[in-house]
Amino acid sequence: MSDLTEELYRRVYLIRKAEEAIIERYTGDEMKTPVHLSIGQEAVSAGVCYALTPEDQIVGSYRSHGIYLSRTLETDRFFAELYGRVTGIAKGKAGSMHLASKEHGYLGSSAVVGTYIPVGVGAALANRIRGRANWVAVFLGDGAIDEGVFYESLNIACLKRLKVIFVCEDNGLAIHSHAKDRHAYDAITDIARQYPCEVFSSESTVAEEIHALVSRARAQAEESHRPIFLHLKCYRYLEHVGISPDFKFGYRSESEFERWKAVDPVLMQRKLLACKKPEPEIARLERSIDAQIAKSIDLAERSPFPTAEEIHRDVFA
Ligand SMILES: Cc1ncc(C[n+]2csc(CCOP(=O)(O)OP(=O)(O)O)c2C)c(N)n1
Ligand SMILES: [Mg+2]
Repeated sequence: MSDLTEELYRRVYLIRKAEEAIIERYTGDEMKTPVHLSIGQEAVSAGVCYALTPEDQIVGSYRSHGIYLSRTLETDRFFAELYGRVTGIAKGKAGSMHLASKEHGYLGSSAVVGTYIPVGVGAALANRIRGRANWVAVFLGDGAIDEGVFYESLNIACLKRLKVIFVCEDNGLAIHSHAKDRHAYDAITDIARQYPCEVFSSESTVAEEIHALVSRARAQAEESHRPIFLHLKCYRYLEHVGISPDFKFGYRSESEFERWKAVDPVLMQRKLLACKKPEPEIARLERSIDAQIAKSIDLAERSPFPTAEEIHRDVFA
C-alpha cells in the first residue's frame, strides 16, 4: 500500500510545480485562459481530495487546479486545456476555470461564484435517490459564503441529511476585499453552526493534518447522518487572477505573506516525508514529477487546436 505521507507530498508538489510552470510560460500568451492560481493553498486540495474515496464526487470553482491535479494526477490533458488544444480536458474549449473529470467523479467547476454549491448538493440528492453511499465534496471560497445560494444549499443539505462535505477554503479574500469588510459576523463557523451539520475548523497548512481532519469528520458524520462543513483557513500567495504577487496594491502586507510562507504547505509536507524517506528518494520523486510536467507541456505545445467544426460541439449556449 502506498504511503500516506508520500502520496500527500506527491500531490502538493505536483500542484505547486504545475502552477509554477504556468507562471514561467504565461507571459508568452500561448495559454489563452485566465488563471486563478492556488499557490499557498495546496494543503487543502491535496488533504481533502486524498481523503475521498474513488466513488466520492467533487465540484469546485474557477480556482481548482489543485483539485483536478490531486484527484487525477494527470497533466497531459490539463496543460493541453490551458493551451486551448483539442487534446485538452474539454478539447481546449473550457480553459482553466471549467475543469472536470467525469471518470474521477470530478463533476465540474464554474466561474460564477457560488453556482457550484447547489450543483454539488443536487448531486448528493441524486446519490440518495439512487441509493449510493458516496459523499460529494463542494469546494467553495469564503467569498461564496456571501451568496444567497450558499444558505439555500446548506439548508437543504441539512434538511435532507445529504452526504455533502462543504469545504470552505478561506483565504480571507474575495478578489481584493477582506472578510471583515464583507461579513457582519465574526466567524464563518458561527454561521455553519446554525445548521445541523458537523462543523470542523483548521488553520493547518499540513496536508496530512487536513487529511486526518476529513477522515475524522467523515467518521462522525456517518454516525450522525449529517452533512459536514469544513472551515479551512489558508493563504493565497499571488493575486486573485494572474501570476504576480500583489502586495503593491496595498490590500495586504508582505509581512503577512512571510508569516504564512514560514509554514508553506509544500515545505511542511516535505519535512514529514524527510522523517520517513532518505533525501535521494524524495529527490527522485520530485524529478519524476518535474519530468511529467515538462513532457505534458511539450505535448500540449505540439498538439493541434480544435477544428472549426469541433468548436461548437458540446457547447450549450
Ligand atoms: C456571482 C458572481 N459574482 C461576482 C463574481 C466576480 N468574482 C470572481 S471571483 C470573486 C471572489 C470570490 O472569492 P472566494 O469565493 O473567496 O474565492 P477565492 O477567489 O478567494 O478562491 C468574485 C467576487 C463572479 N465571478 N460571480
Ligand atoms: Mg476567498
